[in-house]
Amino acid sequence: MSKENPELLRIAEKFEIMGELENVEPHGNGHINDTFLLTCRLQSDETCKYILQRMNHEVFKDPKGLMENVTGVTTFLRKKIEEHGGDPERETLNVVPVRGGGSYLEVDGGFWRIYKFVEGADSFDLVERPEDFYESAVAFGHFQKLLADYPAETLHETIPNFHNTVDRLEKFKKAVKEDSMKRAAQVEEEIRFVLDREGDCHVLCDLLASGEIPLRVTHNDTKLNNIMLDHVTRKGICVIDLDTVMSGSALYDYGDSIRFGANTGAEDEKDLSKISCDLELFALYTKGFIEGCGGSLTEKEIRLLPMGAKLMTLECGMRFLTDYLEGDHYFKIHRPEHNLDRCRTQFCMVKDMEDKWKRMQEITESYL
Ligand code: ADP
Ligand code: GN1
Ligand code: MG
Repeated sequence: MSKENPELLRIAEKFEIMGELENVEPHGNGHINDTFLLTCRLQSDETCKYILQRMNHEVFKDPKGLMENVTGVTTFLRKKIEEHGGDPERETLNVVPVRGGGSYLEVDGGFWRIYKFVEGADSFDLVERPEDFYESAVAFGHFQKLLADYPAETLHETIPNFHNTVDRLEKFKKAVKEDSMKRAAQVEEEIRFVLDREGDCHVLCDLLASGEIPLRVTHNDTKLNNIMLDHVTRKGICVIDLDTVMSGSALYDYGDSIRFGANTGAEDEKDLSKISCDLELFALYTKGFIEGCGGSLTEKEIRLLPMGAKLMTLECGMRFLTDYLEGDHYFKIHRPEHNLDRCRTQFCMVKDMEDKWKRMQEITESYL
């Protein structure tokens, strides 16, 4: 029993978990929530695992609405998975209720939930095998297809304007202007990088506003470590981290995956010579995502896939830079200048995509 964490144990015991709590330890590499792995010992002497999370209340202002989204979406997915003869215990997140009812618990201003642990699967922080990236694409595309008839109007906007790149740009400019940490002078080059691409920031917002591309129910945070790959089949068995499931564009989901997974280096790599957009991975993900979406992407969306990749990368770099300028209170950091390192990899990736633009277009347009 992990004695150093009595508070966590007290919280976990309030949920309908099975067996005797044996261990609790930090888990995963998410940037937002506090995530712990719980291990319980059953009477049969087998173990049963759970994921305990403190939702980040600074980021998610409305935990109740957030959990309504999560329970709504997972209940909907469970039904579809059952209809198709799948295993809903592994193919969607499963919320473990609080004893006496409810999907989350408030303790001293902290908001907690428990999910069943997805057994026999792993999430990855880097692409280890190209086939894995392809399978993640099929699964993220399929996830979007499964949610195509989800009642979008019932979803709470858990983070307003999450992928509104124009709004992100305005927030970035404000951070530069206020320069509360006196860091702007040190990052003039990075600031210039964003301002030189101001026009790009409007592209997807304008197309959504004019109805030229459709609003869909999207995941909005499709990095590789938000999907569990089965140990045996290596297929994308379960899409996790459903906190940002909201109305959005298919290009957000496609683009965010490319941003993270097609990068030849880590998101926080300091050696920028290791950063580039791997066109083979780009092509594999494109193929998998289009297949996973099962013919639901429009011609316009397919033509815009490279733009989705570039804009999600630019936007994420801008968010890291904004957080750096504001004093690192949004993303978890593990070293000084962590957000600045992350920002630099994103901008390096954007630059490389710009250099490879024609090839990226040829790859995506081969699906028209
Ligand atoms: P964050 O929002 O901080 O990214 P996540 O919900 O993505 O939090 O969880 C962080 C990590 O914990 C994931 O990348 C994954 O490795 C692991 N994880 C989360 N939920 C589960 C689950 N139900 N089963 C197994 N692992 C999980
Ligand atoms: C965060 O929660 P996590 O670590 O899966 C962030 C994403 C960023 C990503 C960058 C709610 O994702 O938007 O793209 O970090 N999630 C939220 O790695 O802001
Ligand atoms: Mg995550």
